[in-house]
Amino acid sequence: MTFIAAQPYEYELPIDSEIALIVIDMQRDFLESGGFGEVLGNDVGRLTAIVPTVKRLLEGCRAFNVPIFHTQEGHQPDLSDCPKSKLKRGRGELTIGDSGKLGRILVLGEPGNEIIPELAPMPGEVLIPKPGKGAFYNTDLEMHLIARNVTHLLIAGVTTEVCVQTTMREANDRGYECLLVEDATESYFAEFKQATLEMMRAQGGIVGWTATTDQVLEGLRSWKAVG
Ligand code: C5J
Repeated sequence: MTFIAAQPYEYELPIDSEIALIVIDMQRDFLESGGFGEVLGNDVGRLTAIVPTVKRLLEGCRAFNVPIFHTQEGHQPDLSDCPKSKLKRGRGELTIGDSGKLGRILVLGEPGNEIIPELAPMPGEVLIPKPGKGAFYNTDLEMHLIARNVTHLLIAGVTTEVCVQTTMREANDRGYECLLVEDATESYFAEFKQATLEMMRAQGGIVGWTATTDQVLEGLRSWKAVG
């Protein structure tokens, strides 16, 4: 049996099933100036700071042949998949569907919706467009996971307390063993990130585990050596 050194206790790697990496919403709309994150008044610099770590995690997972999924939050151009409640809230000087510096905000196919070039999906990796905060809502993510016999998920990306946390909770309720990669996720609010890490692993790992990128890659190295 192999483990990732994690909190609140060791995370056991699967024996006869797979582990996958899900990188949430590392798209220009959240990370670049003029995108959705910034028009809501946030400092995108907090998020760009983790890009090298997410890249290292991605490259490590690629080296160990871990299946990789990238998500991008976005809506159809006619916004037919965007609930009125979502349009009404989260308004800055511009809102979802408006034209900004990176094209129409949070609309699929627009420049702002692209994954940032440093972390762009490689051939064979799956891109999951998602209309909600969680990656399971109204997407075919679960179908892909079942097809690949995935039972364990490493979760990274932005923002920790919104799309990352929602996805981890959705996955937990579906029976996946979830580990949130501490230094490969970030929030516009330092205290929200910290609180999310703590609440995921509280009460004996009520939603799952957390570990650093180094701990994850070390665990995967021994897992692959055994497997
Ligand atoms: C937000 C996300 N924050 N990816 N989306 O609206 O967390």
